[in-house]
Amino acid sequence: MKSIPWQDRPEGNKDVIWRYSKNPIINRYDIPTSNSIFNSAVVHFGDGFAGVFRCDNKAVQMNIFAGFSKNGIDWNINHKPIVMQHGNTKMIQSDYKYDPRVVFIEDRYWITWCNGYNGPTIGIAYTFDFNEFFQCENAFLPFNRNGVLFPQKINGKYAMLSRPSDNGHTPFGDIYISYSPDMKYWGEHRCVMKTTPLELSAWQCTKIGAGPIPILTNDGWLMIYHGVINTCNGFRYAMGAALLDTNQPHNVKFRTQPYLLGPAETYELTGDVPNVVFPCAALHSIKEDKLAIYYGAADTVVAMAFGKLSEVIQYTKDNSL
Ligand code: BMA
Repeated sequence: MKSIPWQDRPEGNKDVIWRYSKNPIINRYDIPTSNSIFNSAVVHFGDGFAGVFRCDNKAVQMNIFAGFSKNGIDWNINHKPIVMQHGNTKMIQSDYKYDPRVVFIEDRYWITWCNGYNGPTIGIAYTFDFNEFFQCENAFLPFNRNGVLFPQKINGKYAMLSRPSDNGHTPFGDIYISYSPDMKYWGEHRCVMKTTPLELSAWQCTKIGAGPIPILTNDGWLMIYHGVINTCNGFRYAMGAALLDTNQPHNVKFRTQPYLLGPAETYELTGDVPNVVFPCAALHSIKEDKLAIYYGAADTVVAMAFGKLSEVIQYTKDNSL
């Protein structure tokens, strides 16, 4: 497997997560039709990397596009959106697609995204090659967002985090987990994590949603997530981390009270939606103790941040709610 992209912590920086110095890695007009390219997901693929990118076009239609990279930083994104074929269903209606996540499980790559079907719900598809994609049944009823699969079965079943929501700019939202024997029928829904009381940790007091695919560590599943506060200027999105029990992931062991990364750089503060950092993917190496996070910034561009896995875990334990 190719080494993950990496940049050492800048001298004098004391943060547990630090930004890539050449952010953003993908700009809003990087394909001819795009208005913005942001909340996107990447994985190891062949001798490099592949990804699924959210590109809104200049009519501001939301869709997902495949892309490829040798080093995980410089990307070639297809100029045409992904065209779905029938997977485990004939019903592949989709009014829009946004905020993809990607994970390799067993023999193929699975993509989840927010799928427009009479409002937002969770779409699922698989691919073997990032060329042909096969769409499956939606996981849940509308309304739902932030469907994030675990990278392996848990107690014999596929597992997915999600955030039941409404049809608008949802002013609430907690993280749930659901299980499936076959990637078609989902049940055994359990609440994982709720928003926090304002006085305890206000950055995550309005809504929360899972971000990248959870990472299995000796301390449980490391789940990076976004948290939102509703300010007099609208929503502000930051990212935090939690450690979930390995076999019973609805049991939260630790959860950061402070955020790990909040909007502070210009490309996070200004754009189509100001004050948004929205993580959708992470590459990691347990051996090298490295974590590389991909996040959408201000609903306009894609940026990266790095951290030492062991430090993120320790920080999560030491600064837990
Ligand atoms: C959420 C989604 C995300 C977006 C975020 C901030 O509801 O629409 O795609 O990044 O709002 O606008």
